[in-house]
Amino acid sequence: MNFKITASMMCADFGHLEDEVRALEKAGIDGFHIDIMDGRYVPNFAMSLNDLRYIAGATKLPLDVHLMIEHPRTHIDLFLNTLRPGDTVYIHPEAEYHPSTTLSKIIDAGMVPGIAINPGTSVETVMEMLVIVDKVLAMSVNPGNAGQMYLPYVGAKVERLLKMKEEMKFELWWDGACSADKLKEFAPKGVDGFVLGTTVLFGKGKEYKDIVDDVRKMNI
Ligand code: S6P
Ligand code: MG
Repeated sequence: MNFKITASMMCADFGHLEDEVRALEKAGIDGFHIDIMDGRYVPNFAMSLNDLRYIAGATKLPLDVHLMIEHPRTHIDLFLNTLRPGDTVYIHPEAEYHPSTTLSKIIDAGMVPGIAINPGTSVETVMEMLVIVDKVLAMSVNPGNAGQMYLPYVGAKVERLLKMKEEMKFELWWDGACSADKLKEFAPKGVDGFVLGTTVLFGKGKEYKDIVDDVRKMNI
């Protein structure tokens, strides 16, 4: 089974960020998921541009930047100038008047374009963008916080997206409350990647390497 896993860095220990990055790299994580929040589009502030800059300088692994900010195009250059070619930028279509223009900017800068689909957003409302993007981040919790409960109605939407991803040529990723049972159910069905946060990876009192090994072997 071929699936990727990224570490949701808003869940990391910021007192030891360098150690966290090194330990996660050694554990064999595929990349780092960076949640940027503006306190408006979502009711929280999470990681900042400076946190992103620090991690971009500390690792060569791919970065997936998840922008939970209103009108991302207004500030997109700040993020694109910090990233390396091949890094991913996810926007929320609801947060932008003309999301496809913003996606074009991401593509023109050499980054991988993605959209995040909120639990309450229908596939129909983002259909055209599914053709434009390379990655789709299915949110199984409302954006804004780590450590939330899985919203069960998202499962049916993930199943629909799985049926569309080959024809529309996008990778499907899971973000939010990613538990052992979700990995076991949806990795075999073809979800390409999972964002790991407090549910399986952080704050478990176990080495990241042991957890990542168990996730890869589906021994969780
Ligand atoms: C939520 C954010 C996510 C969380 C992730 C944390 O707004 O986009 O990336 O960081 O869900 O994982 P968990 O397992 O604590 O839900
Ligand atoms: Mg996220």
